Amino acid sequence: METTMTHRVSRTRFLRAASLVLTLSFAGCAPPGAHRTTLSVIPNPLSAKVSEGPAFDASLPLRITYSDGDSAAAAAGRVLSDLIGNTRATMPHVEPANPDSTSRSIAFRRAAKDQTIGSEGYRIAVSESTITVDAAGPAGFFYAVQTLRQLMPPLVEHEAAYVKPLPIPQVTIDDRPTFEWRGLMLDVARHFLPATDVKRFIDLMALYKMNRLHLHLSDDQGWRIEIPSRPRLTEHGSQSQVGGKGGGFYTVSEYEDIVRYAADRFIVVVPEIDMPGHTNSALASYPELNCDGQKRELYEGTNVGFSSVCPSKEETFVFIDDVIGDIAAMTPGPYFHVGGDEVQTLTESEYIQFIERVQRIVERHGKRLVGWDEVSFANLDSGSRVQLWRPLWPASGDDAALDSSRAAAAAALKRRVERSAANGVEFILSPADRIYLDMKYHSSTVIGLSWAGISNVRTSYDWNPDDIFGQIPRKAIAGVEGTLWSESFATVHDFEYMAFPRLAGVAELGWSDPERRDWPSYRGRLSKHAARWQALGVNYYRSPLVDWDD
Ligand code: TNX
Repeated sequence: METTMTHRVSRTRFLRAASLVLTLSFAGCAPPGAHRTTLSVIPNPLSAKVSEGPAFDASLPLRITYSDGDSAAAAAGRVLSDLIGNTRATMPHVEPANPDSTSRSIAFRRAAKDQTIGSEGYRIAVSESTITVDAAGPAGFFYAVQTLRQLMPPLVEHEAAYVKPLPIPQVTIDDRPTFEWRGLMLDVARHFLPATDVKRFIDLMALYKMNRLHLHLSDDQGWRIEIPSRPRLTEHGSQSQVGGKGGGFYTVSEYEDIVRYAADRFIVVVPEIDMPGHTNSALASYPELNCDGQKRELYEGTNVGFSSVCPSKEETFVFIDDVIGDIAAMTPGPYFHVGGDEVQTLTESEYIQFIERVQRIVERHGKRLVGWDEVSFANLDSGSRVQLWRPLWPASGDDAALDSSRAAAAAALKRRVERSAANGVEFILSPADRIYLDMKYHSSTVIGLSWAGISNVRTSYDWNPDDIFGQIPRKAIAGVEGTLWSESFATVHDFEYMAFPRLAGVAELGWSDPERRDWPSYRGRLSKHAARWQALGVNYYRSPLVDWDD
């Protein structure tokens, strides 16, 4: 099948024409002696107007108010109060607004949901004595809090029982996201991450206004989620991982807890059960899923493409129905990711029939199918989503650099994408050479892979969806997603090292208007985030492309 071959080729000979990175240095432009307030908010807001008056000091006594009865505004107010105050005594009081009050306040107010503000947008106006926050929906209030958080010094992130000086510059910000989907994928199958570590990533995503957590919950090396109707998947199939040591899984209640924790931060969990390939852990747990009926051994290596559930047995679809049904019941979000990548043992027609049947099962359980780009071989329904991990080559005149088989594969992928788009399918962009966050930062990064190239802090950030996916109509692009495939690392410490700083760039690609994105500005703002990461204990790669200011 064409996908499988090209994948092999693409992994080993992936486009390295991907920009040679110029290391430019940007000297500060302000005249000597001048003091200008610069903001370091990431993602860059749509508009921000700074005035040079005295800052609002959030460490002085103040109230946080909300329109009476507005529970979402009150909830956002409590998140902010918790950030500002270290002790009960220093946490600002959160209370319904009183129009007669003249005290210093941060007021959360419900705005009409007009076209400009949208459900995730917000407006912040800071003066010396008052801050107003207007949003049309709960997410907008929450994102406004994350912006206020980043307007305060990194000190705000430290837990300590003293009053922290917390100046917030006078500024008016109008903001809303460009894309709906601002995602991160955690591969908890190759190496298992306990639920507490997943929650840590949820916290870090929230700081950057990301809103989709895609969990890669099964692969050849392990099955990571309890399926009540199929207990052997976890009793047996979860007991391995790459390298053999460890393994593990989330119980139903742990998974539900992750989903709730994410929802409180406006993050939707997208569960992935990869199929028909990447299924060895299931094949080792339920022998009837194999065409020969023989159970497979658990697998601890890193090869891909060798496994598949049997596409011609009814038992396979009974199994898939059980698994999707159980996961759908514990997942309030609208998506179910079926993987669909790197299948080397099925014919094209077997693959297509399989995906189309699974799409019906997903829809019967009330969810929308998401799959890696190979699923576009099948006839996809409107509302399904395709996650593109390869650019639609040749896009920008580098045809000569492409060998003919890859150019043909690219042309075929492009045709499939166009057909799917015409059917109402939307796309999630995860170009491997840019935002596969498991790629090394430079050739000597000790962990990480390099099959898609080296992806430094600049290459990962400095591109436009239109550059590589120009053929897709803008309205068919749901957004972007960075991936942390974990063949080459195991601990949350290492997951963080690969994610930071690049995850902040993915967040900005997803949120900020292209007009508000450029490398010099981003590089300057990013330099201020190291101190925040240090306060939060984030293990990040100190890229020499950034003049860290901490
Ligand atoms: C590709 S692209 C994969 C994963 C690997 C990853 C490593 C795609 C959908 N699958 O199976 O873990 O590369 O970078």
